[in-house]
Amino acid sequence: MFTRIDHVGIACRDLDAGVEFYRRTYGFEVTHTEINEEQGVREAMLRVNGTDDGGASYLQLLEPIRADSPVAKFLDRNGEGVHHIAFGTSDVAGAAEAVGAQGVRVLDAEPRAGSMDSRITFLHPKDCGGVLTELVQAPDSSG
Ligand code: V0V
Ligand code: CO
Repeated sequence: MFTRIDHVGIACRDLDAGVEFYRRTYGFEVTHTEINEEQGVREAMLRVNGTDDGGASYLQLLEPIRADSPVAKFLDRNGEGVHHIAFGTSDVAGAAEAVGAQGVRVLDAEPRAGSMDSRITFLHPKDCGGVLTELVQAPDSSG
């Protein structure tokens, strides 16, 4: 059902400083940036490696654009750090249904718009051992 770690989402107060840290320290480069109004974030995707399933693995650096957004709330409470993990799948709706059938709360009735034209849905962290978990279907992913 899941074929890769699509990304690890990291909450940053200052996206440019976060990008610079990952570039300088590890040599990761930004492959994509965008603003997702619905999710209330400005984000940078740093590609770590390609996978053989049509997707890839990234670090996703996230800076809030609104005080009432999930990432802003997270920063207020916890400071900077790992915000969520995301698993890649070729069928996000089917995967969400299967996971939901296990009693895990699926936070989005329908998949929403994610980074780089992906479709995404979130699972409640309280049902996932304290880990906010995202499911991602890449736009033309076969896996
Ligand atoms: C909140 N909690 C977390 C958490 N955020 N636990 C682990 N990791 C996190 N990131 C805990 C929090 O400490 C509370 O625990 C409890 O959940 C309720 O949190 P809250 O903030 O008071 O309550 P809510 O219900 O307002 O918000 C929590 C949820 C919300 C998870 C429902 O943040 C959400 O809907 N997140 C999904 C959307 C999202 O995060 N978007 C940003 C990334 P205690 O105190 O009760 O024990 S956008 C993205 O990744 C994109 C665009 C992409 O990948 O393409
Ligand atoms: Co994400």
